[in-house]
Amino acid sequence: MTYHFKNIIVRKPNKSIQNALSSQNINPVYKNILEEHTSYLKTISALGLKINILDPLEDFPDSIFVEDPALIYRSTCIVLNPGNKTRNGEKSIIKKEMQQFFNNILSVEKGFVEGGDVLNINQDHFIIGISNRTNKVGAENLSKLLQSLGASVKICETPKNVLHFKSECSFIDDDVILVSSNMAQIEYLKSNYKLIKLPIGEEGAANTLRINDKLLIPYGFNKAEEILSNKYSIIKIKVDEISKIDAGLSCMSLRW
Ligand code: CIR
Repeated sequence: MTYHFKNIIVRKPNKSIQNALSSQNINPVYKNILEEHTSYLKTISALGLKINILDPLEDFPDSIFVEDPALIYRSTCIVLNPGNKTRNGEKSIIKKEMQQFFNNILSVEKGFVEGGDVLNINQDHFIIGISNRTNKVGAENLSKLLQSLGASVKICETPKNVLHFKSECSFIDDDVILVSSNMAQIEYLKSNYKLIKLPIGEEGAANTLRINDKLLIPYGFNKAEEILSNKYSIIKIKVDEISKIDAGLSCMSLRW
């Protein structure tokens, strides 16, 4: 099942994260990132997952966001091709690192695609969002690889002003996607899934992480908490510093 996990891969925060990409041009504080990352790991560890920690990469400021250069589908790891220049070099490092976990490793060779634009639904279906980081060639290339492994794929557009497709949505239950009001306009989502729509102003709460029977959500979004706690067993995690560099709960790990 898409949200039943036993293993997780994260990368220890790098000091150079203070130079990470930020649409608001904010330099985050390393110490605060480290604190948030530590509590993220504590929570995940308490859920019983085996945590695998990769070494920090000082040459790549955004490299704690391991979700972007690689994708895991069943027993295969697909190494992606990050569309941002400062992130592209992460792919060859993570490719070597993934060899300790996966025998089957494929790579997107043409075009650009980042994992933040890839939403896995109901186990064998994927939505890939075209964005500033993921282009049509990359999306089609990834789609071919996923289909060769037995998955189905739909390519959509990530709304303008949204960094990644998953920045404002997450798969939280069978056929259920949590979306920002912006993402709720996407015709394919509207007509194929049950959408739980968050109010305007709570976009940051749409990037959640369903792990087994728990739903991890970011602190500070009261309406989202109210809507979700009716049906889900939620755990709140602080991501204030991480959100300054446009990231959320899913970006910091790879799960299987
Ligand atoms: C970036 O701009 O690449 C990072 N500052 C944030 C990456 C967030 N990753 C994700 O949403 N999957």
